[in-house]
Amino acid sequence: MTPTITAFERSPDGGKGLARDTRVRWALEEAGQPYEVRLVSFKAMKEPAHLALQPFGQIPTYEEGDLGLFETGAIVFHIAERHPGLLPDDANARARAITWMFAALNTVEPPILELVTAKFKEGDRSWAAQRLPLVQDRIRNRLGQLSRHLDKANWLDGAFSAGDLMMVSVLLRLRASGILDEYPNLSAYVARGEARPAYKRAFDAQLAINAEPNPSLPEPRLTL
Ligand code: GTB
Repeated sequence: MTPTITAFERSPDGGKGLARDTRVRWALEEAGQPYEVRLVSFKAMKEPAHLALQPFGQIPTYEEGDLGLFETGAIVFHIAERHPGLLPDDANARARAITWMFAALNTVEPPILELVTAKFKEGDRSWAAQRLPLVQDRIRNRLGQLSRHLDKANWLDGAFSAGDLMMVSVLLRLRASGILDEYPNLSAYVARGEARPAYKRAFDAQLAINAEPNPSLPEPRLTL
């Protein structure tokens, strides 16, 4: 059964691929699975039909038959478990790849989201200029640790896995800040992820929806 995912009707990033449907598209592309996309407006995301699928009123969601999922970690894990290409066969290597998925979402992504909040949601507060360097240093601390782990390797633990897919997706959010460039091996790691044909297909698919602003749609709001 072909799954259906949801994505922004109009992404606030104008097609940079930073909204979280991109990582789900990427996982489906790596797995060679076709999928359909239902575009949702900001208004529809907060209405009962969508809230029944995603209690927090967010995208993406994933529907496959009578299964409905939300949270990109759970969705990518579901795809990776059911199709070859995203998790190693060896049980221990598989467990480690899953660990990296959690590390991306629980350890690396939170300070990056703090930066988005500090810049775009709190940037006009009187204390914003004092808070920003603290947030940036928390990111640098994590990137330094990650950079030392990756060292000269191509991927986090052997072959490319769902752990890398999630980590690259999380790090991409930092590119505009310039902080990623301070860690050449992490910049190269992200570039390796972006160079994968499956990532390119995922990116192009979201770009096709978001590149041309549709004047009949309301202006998107900035969201996390
Ligand atoms: N933990 C959830 C998951 O991983 O699935 C988080 C889902 C989430 O934050 N979804 C966002 C959303 O629906 C879209 S991706 N927000 C609407 C809301 O909360 O009302 C976050 C995002 C949005 C915009 C950009 N951008 O413009 O650059 C990047 C990322």
